Amino acid sequence: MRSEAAARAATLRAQIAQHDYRYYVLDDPEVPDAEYDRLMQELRALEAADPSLITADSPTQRVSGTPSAAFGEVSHSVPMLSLENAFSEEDLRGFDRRLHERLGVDGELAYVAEPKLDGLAVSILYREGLLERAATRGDGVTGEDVTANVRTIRAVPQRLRGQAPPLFEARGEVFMPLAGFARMNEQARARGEKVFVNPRNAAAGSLRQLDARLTAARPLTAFFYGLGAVTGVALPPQQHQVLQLLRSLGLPVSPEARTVRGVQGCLAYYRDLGARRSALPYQIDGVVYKLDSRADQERVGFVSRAPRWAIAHKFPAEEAVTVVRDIEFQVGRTGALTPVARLEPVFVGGVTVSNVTLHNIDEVQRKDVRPGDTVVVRRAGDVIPEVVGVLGERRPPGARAVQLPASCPVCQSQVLRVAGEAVARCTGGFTCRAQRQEALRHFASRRALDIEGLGDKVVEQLIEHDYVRSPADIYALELGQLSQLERMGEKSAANLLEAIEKSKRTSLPRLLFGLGIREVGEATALALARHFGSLEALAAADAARIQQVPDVGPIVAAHVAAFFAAPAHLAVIEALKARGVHWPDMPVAAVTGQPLAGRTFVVTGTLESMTREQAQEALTARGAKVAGSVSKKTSYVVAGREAGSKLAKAQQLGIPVLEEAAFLKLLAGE
Ligand code: 5U1
Repeated sequence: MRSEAAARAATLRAQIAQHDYRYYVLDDPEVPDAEYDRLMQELRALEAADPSLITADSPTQRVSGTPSAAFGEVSHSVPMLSLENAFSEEDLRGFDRRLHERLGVDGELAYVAEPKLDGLAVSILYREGLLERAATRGDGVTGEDVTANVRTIRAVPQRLRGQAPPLFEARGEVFMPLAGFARMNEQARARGEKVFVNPRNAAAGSLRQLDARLTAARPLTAFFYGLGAVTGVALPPQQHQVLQLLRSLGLPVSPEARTVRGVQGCLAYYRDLGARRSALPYQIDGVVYKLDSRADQERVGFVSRAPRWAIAHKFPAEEAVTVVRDIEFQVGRTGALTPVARLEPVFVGGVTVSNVTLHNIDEVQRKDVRPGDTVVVRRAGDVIPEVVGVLGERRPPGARAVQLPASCPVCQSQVLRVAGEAVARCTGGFTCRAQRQEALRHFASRRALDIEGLGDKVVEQLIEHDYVRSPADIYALELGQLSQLERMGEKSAANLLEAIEKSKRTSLPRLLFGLGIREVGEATALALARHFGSLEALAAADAARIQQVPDVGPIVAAHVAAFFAAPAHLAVIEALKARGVHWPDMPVAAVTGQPLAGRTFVVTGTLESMTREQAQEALTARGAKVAGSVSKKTSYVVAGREAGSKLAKAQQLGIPVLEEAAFLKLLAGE
């Protein structure tokens, strides 16, 4: 029964198009993915049984089977313009002032503000509502025909909804959401294939595949923001209505687009979006403002290829390109060798970056970073900068791959790498100056013995002069020695001695953390202290007993036991005691009864009643875990004043947010 099958196929096509619309345009899907897949399967089966049922706009026709040899050329009858950039508030004020002058008007101008997506501009032509052709911008006048590829993007409708004009050209940006980008790169890495350095390159590379079947497998999507050639309809008088028109025809538009008034409105939008930037599911590099009145747009016109009525207000770049001068290995407190890329200084994410950690030798080799390479460096928000990838085509001839050194670059002791571990270590222990220096720095740090004034520079000099070899030597320092150090007068030397004296009275968790036992961070130090109550009890315990401490596994237990088995370490502890360092024993905690055990907190913003560190201590003392970034595993976010991107991320993920008052109640057990 062909007519029955034809009717069913038409229904299925309409249902699938409706689900695409709900998902991509309204951001409000109606059915689970499985139901959508079932409809597609049914349609495929009908079309396979009777190919005459296939129509040009069938969702099964998104992927064409024949790779093309090259992209055809498309000339844009309405040129695809680019945007001028504003890098500062001043630039934005200049833009607004020039518009006032040209239009001869006073008062605030209305603008449409929307995110500037980091993707690839496209122009898509619909004839009688059917997708006919899609093109890249190219030079603005001539672009490349990427129809077969754009057809594979589910967010781009094959047929416009409702009463479509005879000719309708929509302009927008094709981009790759961050989650899809990460997934795609993970899969490529697992197959040993090349990864993309960022979502923009991934989107551009995907759209320029000659085989559309490959594009179809890439997680691309699109937002539309403007028009090219349109016939047969009167266009609306305002830009925000253009966005409404695009949406009503079934084309996805950024849900962030807003109408704002004057420079103040633009800036408020810019700041709000900037604060939420790192929580958005896609990369953006700024905000675009456009005059809302299309009549005014026409009046001011454009210069060369950019309209006078629109501007891109850029965020500080999160990515920049620079050259690796060298790759050196730093030796840490536990002897771990960390490769660090020394860079040509580059301004990125609002700061100048000249050094970037490469974490370990596996990472260097996986990314294949070499001295002389041109690399993409990324610094987003407060996140530490990273090398995201190498621009292979710019590698100078003869650039040599980095090898793990056989001996420590500081003390020349042997470097060992335990099979299966990513980290390689110097075996010099305390004979290695770098390890001594890091160990002392850690011992004196704020969360350990908290010796104010004993910072990096002073520690460096104390080691250089050989005044200090072990933490206990700090307590034998004399005024005469300290006041000789560079940039240290009598007064600061006296202050430092006072701070050293004050640090003698400490706590067991701080001491345990400060000793720098491998794998023992603040939380583990606290757990050990609460479980054993005294240093003597812990030092006498074997690995099996240490493993009974909540959250302590066999590796940590082995490190702790090994630490206290080393006579040199026991000697340091005895010397500390002999020089007056003391810590009270702690009441041994019952194994249970920790009210916040099993919950993970993130503390952000400024609290009124305590510092962030105090809040974190209060949480760990109640058995909670404290994390530095918000994820699906976070139980609560404690948000003080001026909480920024972490709060936004919590809201986005639907994680409960505690304001200070609620947090204090929680701590009080109410
Ligand atoms: N969001 C947005 N991006 N973007 C890019 N709007 C927008 N408008 C553009 C471009 C190149 O151009 C029009 C102003 C012509």
